[in-house]
Amino acid sequence: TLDSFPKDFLWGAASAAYQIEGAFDADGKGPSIWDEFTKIPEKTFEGTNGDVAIDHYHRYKEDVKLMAGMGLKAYRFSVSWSRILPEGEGEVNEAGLQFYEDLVDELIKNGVEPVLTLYHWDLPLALQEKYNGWESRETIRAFKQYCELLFERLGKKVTYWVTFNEQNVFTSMGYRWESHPPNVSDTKRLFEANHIINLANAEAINLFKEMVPEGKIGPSFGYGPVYPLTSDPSDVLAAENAHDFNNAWWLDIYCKGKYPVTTFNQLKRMGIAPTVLPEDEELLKSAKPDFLGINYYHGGTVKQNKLENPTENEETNKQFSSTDPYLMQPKDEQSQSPEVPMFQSAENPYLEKTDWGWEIDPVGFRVALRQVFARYDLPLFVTENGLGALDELTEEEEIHDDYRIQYLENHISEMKKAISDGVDMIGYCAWSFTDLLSWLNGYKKRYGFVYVNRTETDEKDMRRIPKKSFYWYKELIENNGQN
Ligand code: BGP
Repeated sequence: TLDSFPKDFLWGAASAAYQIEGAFDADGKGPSIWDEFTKIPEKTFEGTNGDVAIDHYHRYKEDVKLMAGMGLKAYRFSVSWSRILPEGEGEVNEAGLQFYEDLVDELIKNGVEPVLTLYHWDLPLALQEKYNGWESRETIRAFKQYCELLFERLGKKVTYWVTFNEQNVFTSMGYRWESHPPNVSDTKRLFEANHIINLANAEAINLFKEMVPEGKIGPSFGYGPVYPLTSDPSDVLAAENAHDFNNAWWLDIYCKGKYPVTTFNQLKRMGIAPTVLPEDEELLKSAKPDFLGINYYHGGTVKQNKLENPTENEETNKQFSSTDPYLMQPKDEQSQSPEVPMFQSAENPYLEKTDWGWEIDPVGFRVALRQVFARYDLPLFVTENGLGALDELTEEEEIHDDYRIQYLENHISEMKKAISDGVDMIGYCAWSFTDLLSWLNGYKKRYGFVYVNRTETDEKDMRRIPKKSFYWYKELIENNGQN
């Protein structure tokens, strides 16, 4: 029937290399920009980093066994570029490639479909130092070498490939809010770097089509629907602007090969639009993704910006730092803030929040899936969705994360409605399989189905303990989403 999940629906869970692997310099791995960035203590949460993370590099077999025990159909992970190309280009580190080949073999052996992300934020440090990273077209060349290696080696085994994870998030955090490497605050550089990454994305897709014709590839985007605070047409217009700026700016490029004109003109007036060469347009138009990866946590609410009070941040929970650029607001009007004339973030009076101040909005998930599918007409793969919480071990060494079950159940039920609305969906990967390092919130903010016994300061024994949500998800998978 229409209102059930497709029978081959990929129920999965996700992770990213820097957040789980550890082994930061093992077997010839080169440093990434995150290895370097987390040396700045004030940029991290209580000095935490991914040097050891949850030691997945050495424990992947145990982790895959847990996946198999759960009946997981798909596992999304990312490859650490500098593990296989320590300098970002040139000489290949065979041991690094071998690790991913072994991981993929192990997954397949256990009936888990591998979903491979090429870039989940850990650029090789050498490329940052040599070329200024994503601000140079040299880095596109290096990225192509990296992709080629993986397509060649794993193209026959891995069907689903993600190019860039949340380009909107890592560029905003890295080039605007000084919260990710390369730790810059400059909107001109932000949009130039984004343009370079768009080109790299297109090159990777085109190369993939040549080398892995049977496979499927697409970017994973951090999507949030934008609501107007009121029905005042000016607020509705502000929401339109914010949608253009926060979502269409990337999705239009990925799917139509061009920038949304409203935002582009706004940036042009401010002198911060990217430099687009004629051959870029051609390249961008030529590369079509097979699906869109959607990471959904929450949307946003905006009102017209009356310029009286555009600076305060009404939103962020002060206790923890947020990794969400859309919870951030321009600090002063002098800074080149394209939002200022277009919209201003507002508090949504209807939504509750997580411990970290992120809105909880399952209906927004259905809205998101419908909007993206209607506008871009591609199958959707939810590559992240989940709840970060402060899980506590009970005396019996159990985790009763009923709040997580509730969160996931509500979201999955809205996704099901989106499917009966007609949205074409490949699968759903919850964030995350095990607990892992949260980029700016250390090991305190936990997302996993599997608890990992470590804290910020104490690595303890890293024991894996399935949470209550683990057994809940296992049953849900067994029943293909009905429970
Ligand atoms: C997404 C990232 C993930 C993960 C998740 C949760 O933006 O793609 O890597 O970190 O957010 O975020 P956080 O750890 O900040 O709570």
